[in-house]
Amino acid sequence: MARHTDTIAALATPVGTSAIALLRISGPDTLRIASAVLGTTPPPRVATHADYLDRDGAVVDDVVATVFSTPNSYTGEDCLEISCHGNPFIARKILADLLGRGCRPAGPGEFTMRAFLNGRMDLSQAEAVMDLINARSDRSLSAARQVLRGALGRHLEQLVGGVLSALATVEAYIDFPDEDLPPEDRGRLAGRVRLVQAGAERLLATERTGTLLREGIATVILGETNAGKSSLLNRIVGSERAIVSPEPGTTRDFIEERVTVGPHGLRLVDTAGLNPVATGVEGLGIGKTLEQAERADLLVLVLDATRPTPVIPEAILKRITSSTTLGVLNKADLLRPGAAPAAVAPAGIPVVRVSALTEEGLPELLTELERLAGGIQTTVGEERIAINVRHAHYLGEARVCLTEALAKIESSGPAELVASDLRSALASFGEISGKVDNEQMLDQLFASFCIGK
Ligand SMILES: Nc1nc2c(ncn2[C@@H]2O[C@H](COP(=O)(O)OP(=O)(O)OP(=O)(O)O)[C@@H](O)[C@H]2O)c(=O)[nH]1
Ligand SMILES: [Mg+2]
Repeated sequence: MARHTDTIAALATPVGTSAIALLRISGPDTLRIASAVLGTTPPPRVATHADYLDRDGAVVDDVVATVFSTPNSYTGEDCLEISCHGNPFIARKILADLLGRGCRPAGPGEFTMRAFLNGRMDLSQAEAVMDLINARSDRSLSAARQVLRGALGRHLEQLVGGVLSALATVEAYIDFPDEDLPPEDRGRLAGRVRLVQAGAERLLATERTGTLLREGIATVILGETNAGKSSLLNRIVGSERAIVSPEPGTTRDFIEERVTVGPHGLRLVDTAGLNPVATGVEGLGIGKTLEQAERADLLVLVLDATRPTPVIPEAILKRITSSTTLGVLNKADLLRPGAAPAAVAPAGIPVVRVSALTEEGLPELLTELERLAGGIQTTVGEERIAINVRHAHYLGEARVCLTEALAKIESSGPAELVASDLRSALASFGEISGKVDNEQMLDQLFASFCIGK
């Protein structure tokens, strides 16, 4: 505790006019500064209404201040939160005064970094703070909340516990180099390592879900030129985001928007229409469409219901399945009542009939999208953990070490080498929760946070 000798300060709310702005201070000078600027030392955790006095004794604003004393604060240090009126000019004046009193401007994520260094949370929880702030759907919120509450940390502790008990067995034999591990011990040992491996595998399997939650499910709208793709994007987003015109080949570059559909976050992408005879810029646009389709999690294939079915490029056809593609027969308003659409969607995929003009069929389209989005997200048991790329990297490392250890156990390899593999696995698990000192990694990780967090 109390590794830090300096006191940091930052604005914790976005710059701009609002009802309230919040400034945050953490470090050993906090209480001294609190009594100087408020003219009184507020009791911990009691919101206290006071005038903020600057170094000249002038009132800057009337504020509500709350002290959190060490160790029961976000950072584990003495902390002060000052809520002033949400005028950026006032907030800046208060911050300047705090800096004048010896505070240092906090770097990105520095409050959370202190919380981590002071043992208030492990690294996976610190990352979850960021995920929570950035979450844009119910699913990503609930996953971030689980990890913030320590769910990933608990899983890791179990894995670490498993490796430690295996290590204890192995190390008992290292001291007796002449004795070989008896077969029954080897069997038990292998069983333990396999159990840890299976646990690591289960966590690793959530990486894709993690990416989907953080980045949104890549949902690519594609189809023939003029089919109404951009119109459809605008209807789903609820604003005129993409240019719509009767001219074929209107959309040249792809357009991306984040939307939520039910509990899911989608990254909706409008693309240049597929036109087999396109040249020049339009041709380049279609190249991009194919690239987007390649990377998509979901496809929305838009067909003009009044026109014959277009030829769909082979590269796209092979990505079309009933669980990844929604067929949309657009411009239903132009069909005579009771008339069948001229276009036919590829066999086997769910199809909705809509009009981007009248919005007929739009609720059904959203229901189908929600269903498909639900199908591609998996969760780990009840806990809804979804790991990130960094976690996956170290879990992958641990997996390699465990596989090596297993191979040696099974081939009666020397106990020291098994122990060394197990220790490497421990180190990899440790990187995830931050039990290993890795300053460069920490700096990099917290640099992606916002200031004041
Ligand atoms: N009647 C009718 N017209 C529509 C409908 N959806 C789109 N349109 C019209 O069709 C034309 C093309 O619409 P866009 O949304 O630009 O089509 P697009 O598929 O994005 O076209 P490109 O970007 O050129 O590939 C525009 O004139 C739209 O107003 C619909 O449901 N009904
Ligand atoms: Mg378009």
